[in-house]
Parts: sequence; C-alpha cells; structure tokens
Amino acid sequence: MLAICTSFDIKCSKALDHITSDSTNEAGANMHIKLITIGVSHYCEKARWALDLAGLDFTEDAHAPIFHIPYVKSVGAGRTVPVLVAERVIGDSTEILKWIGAHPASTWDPYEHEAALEWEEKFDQIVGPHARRLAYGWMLPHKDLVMTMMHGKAKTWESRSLQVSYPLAAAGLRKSLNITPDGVARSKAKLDAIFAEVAEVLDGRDYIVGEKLSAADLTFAALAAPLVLPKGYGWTMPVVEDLPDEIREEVEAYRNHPAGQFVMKTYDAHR
Ligand SMILES: N[C@@H](CCC(=O)N[C@@H](CS)C(=O)NCC(=O)O)C(=O)O
Repeated sequence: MLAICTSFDIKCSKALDHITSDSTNEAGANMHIKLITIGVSHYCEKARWALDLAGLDFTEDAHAPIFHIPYVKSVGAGRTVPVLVAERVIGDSTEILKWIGAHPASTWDPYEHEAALEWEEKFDQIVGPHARRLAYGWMLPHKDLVMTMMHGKAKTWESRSLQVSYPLAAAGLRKSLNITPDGVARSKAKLDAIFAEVAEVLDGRDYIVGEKLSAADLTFAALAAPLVLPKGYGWTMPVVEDLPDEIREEVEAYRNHPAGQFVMKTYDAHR
C-alpha cells in the first residue's frame, strides 16, 4: 500500500499508522479512507466534496489521466475514478455517496429526500459526460490551460510526462471522448436542455429537492463545474479572467444561466 502513495498522499503514512492500530473497528467507522482520483475529474470532485461535507477524514491519491489505471487496478477496481478504498473498494461516485450516507461518523445524509438519487443518476448520465466533452473541446487547443489543470496542486512526473507527450495525449482524449464538431454540438444541446430543466425545477429555490443540500444539488454542481468554473472547486482550474475570449464568453453564458448561478451559489454556500 505504501508503494502507491504519491506526493498528494500527504496524510498517508500517518493514516497507515492509524490502520495498524484501529482497523478492527466493526463498522469500519475508524478505518482510514483513501480516494483514488484523477485530480481534475468532476466525478472525483463529486466524491471529494461529499467526503469533505460529511466530515470524514480521507487521503486523496491523485493522478494524471491514464496514469491512474495501475492504481485503480491494484485495488481491484475497474478503470474509472473515483475509487474509494476503506473496509471495501467502491469504484463509482454514486455508490461512494451511498457509502458516505451510511457511514456512522458522517455528518451529512445525501439521501434524506427520497427523490435525490433519481436526480443524481440523471445528472451522472447527462451532465457528467456532456460537460466533460464540451469543456475538453474548449480547452484542448490551449495546452497551457489543460496543463494548469493536469499539474494541479503540484507538478508530478505523471503531469510532466503528459506535458511532453501533449499532442499525442490530446489526440487520444479527443478520440476517446468523441470530441468532434458534431459531438460537441450534441453535448451542448443536451446541456442546454438539462440546465433549463434544473432552472425550472429550482424556480428560484436553493435546493433541487427538499429544504437541504442533497446528493442531487452536489452532483449537479460538481458535474457542471467544468462549464461554470466556480471558486472553491477542489482542484486547480483555469481562472475565468485569463481564458481566451471565446471560452470566457461560453463560461460567462453558463454562469449567467439560472442553473449556472445555482452552481455558483451551491459552491459558495457548501464547498
Ligand atoms: N459512473 C462513474 C463515471 C466516472 C468517470 O467517468 N470517470 C472518468 C473521469 S471523469 C474516468 O475515470 N476516466 C478514465 C478512464 O476511463 O480511463 C462514476 O460516477 O464514478
């Protein structure tokens, strides 16, 4: 386990001491929690934010894309992140939120309102992939912007490798996310529709369902974040004022949309 600690595993060795002394706890309540991520990923932001909100102490093991694969494989997960490692391994953000909700030490219940899960799943399916495709479509021609996000909190050998192989990495990402003019236009149409739906459901209220922050609100805010670039995102993102005009205008349009304002307000109030 030590072998897979990176520079982001700031609390790793301390936490491993903790496992040795306290790993027998029945419910795993005191077991060390590790979150394996691609730092910039918005699905990872969803899990990271939920853990923060629930007051659960965890270590983030953050990687650059592709480089995450051996780490998730080494714990028996699939290929995608986030992956939570505690008394069991969980490789899906919604399953991670369910685990958080059931954790005895959690201070946040994402599913107090029964409709929260249905919204969360809808956002996972629509906002997650389409916001990712649109945002990478904007950013990929601008190596410096992408590298700001890939380096994150510190340059690592992984992010440096990505930097030197950028044309190849960018082409691979374009292919795997189907970033074509048609693909991007389809994503934009889907996002416009779901932003309109969220604005209508909110109708000026603070939460999508009920009177408290639920999995629905956090999921929409985290997954729409690459379009809105809210302050408080749990990873390094480009500064809106520094964006090339054509991207800044797109981000500002999302920021001015009532659903984009909801993202900003949710980050301000809860992140
Ligand atoms: N349904 C998954 C989706 C996660 C997902 O798509 N993660 C992306 C990062 S945004 C990923 O790991 N991509 C890397 C890969 O496919 O190799 C969840 O909610 O956790």
